[in-house]
Amino acid sequence: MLLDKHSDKKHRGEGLNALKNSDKKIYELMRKESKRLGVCEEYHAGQFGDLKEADRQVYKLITKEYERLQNTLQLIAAENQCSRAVLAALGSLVQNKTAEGFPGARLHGGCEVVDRIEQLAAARAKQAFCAQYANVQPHSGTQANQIVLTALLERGDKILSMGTDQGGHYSHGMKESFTGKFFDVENYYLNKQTFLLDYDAIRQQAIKVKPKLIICGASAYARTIDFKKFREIADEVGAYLLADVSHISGLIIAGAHPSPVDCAHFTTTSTYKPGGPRGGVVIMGRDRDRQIKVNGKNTALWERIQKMTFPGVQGTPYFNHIAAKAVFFKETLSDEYKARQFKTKENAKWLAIDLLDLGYDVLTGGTDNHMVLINVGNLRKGLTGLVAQKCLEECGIIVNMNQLPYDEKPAMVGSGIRLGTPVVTKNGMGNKEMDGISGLIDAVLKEVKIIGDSEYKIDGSFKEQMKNKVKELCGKFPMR
Ligand code: DSN
Repeated sequence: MLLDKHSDKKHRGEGLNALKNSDKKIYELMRKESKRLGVCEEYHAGQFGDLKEADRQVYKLITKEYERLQNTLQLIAAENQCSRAVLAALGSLVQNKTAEGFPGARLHGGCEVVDRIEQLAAARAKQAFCAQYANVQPHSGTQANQIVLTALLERGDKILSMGTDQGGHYSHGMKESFTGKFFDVENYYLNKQTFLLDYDAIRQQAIKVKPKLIICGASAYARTIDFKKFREIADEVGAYLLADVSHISGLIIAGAHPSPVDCAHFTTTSTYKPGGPRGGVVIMGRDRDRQIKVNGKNTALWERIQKMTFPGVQGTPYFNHIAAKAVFFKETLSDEYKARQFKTKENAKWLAIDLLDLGYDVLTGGTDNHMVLINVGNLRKGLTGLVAQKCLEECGIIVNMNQLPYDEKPAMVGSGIRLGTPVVTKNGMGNKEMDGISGLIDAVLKEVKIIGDSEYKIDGSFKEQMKNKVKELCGKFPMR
């Protein structure tokens, strides 16, 4: 019951107040949209109570998720925790607006307010990334990539990208994804000894393959990416460069990782990984106005991106998500956000050092970003990433298994786990807690009885003991 109350409070009035306090512009635009529909502020303020009455089952499940998040350690590198102001914008009635097209050129009436929301979100995204163009309509990072690929390539055109088995993303050309279906994809590989990007080898491969597009950026790579080198390679072979920086975009905004914005022709990111709402963006720097020939006619790259967003790939944008992106990009301009990105990176570094001290095989010997990759197969014979993920989860530590470069285990088993520090950092944890977390992980992985690639046993009382320790730690750092 107490939990119910907390959950209620978190979702109900506090969200709207947080929005009012943190982002007056978006709040006022929403009020205006509310008035246009003849409703008042309470329309939004009561929404969580409405859910409780209308659908007890979903309400209870959300409460359970709140409880799970409060009592377990969130160490998934692809997750973050948005602010209540972002949640409030997500839950707002601008989601009801249908309006295909872009501000000033929509296919529907009544767009005065959503046009301003979208313009504000794009302006703030440009400011955050020091960019010259921002498209805030993509529904996700994958769709942002889809838009760029559709804008540049014809069926069968060549892409050079990093495969998922090396740490790349599905939307960079995996056979089963749309990218692999429609385009001719070649993968580049990490150095087999160092597990680092090998720019000389990528250059040689690019000269041989002559791709129309090179994609850089990864889902599982813990070291700095040299976007300048990638651009030199792309220029040498006459290819476009797409940097998908979903995992590290928060660090880039804060200056904690070099920016690709003026190196790559296109930069994409999901917006939830750096701590905003679900969604994506396409960003451009100095290549914004570069011309591309389409059906014999010259068009600016940014215009091509607009056209391939709608009607190319998407229909109506999600205006609640766009409003939430505006709120989030404003947050990224604050000193608090920027400092947190550096802290996130520092925490990952500490976690890596602690685990190395405990005898773990940390890939590349450490990290330059928010994630740490560990080869658990080298810790204990027969221990797989899948077993590590499952037994850690039973003890309240949430991570994901990861296939490592040149892994002998299949993708759904893997030899590794990937840890990330955005959520624990957001909730205020620091070096001391990283020390504690590595000790907890170590205790579980050394205790578990390995039976097979996915089977294991863990003693019941040990599990309860660990869960309580995790709960105690999380209790000191409640969700912010
Ligand atoms: N790319 C996935 C991950 O890194 O877990 C999420 O999109």
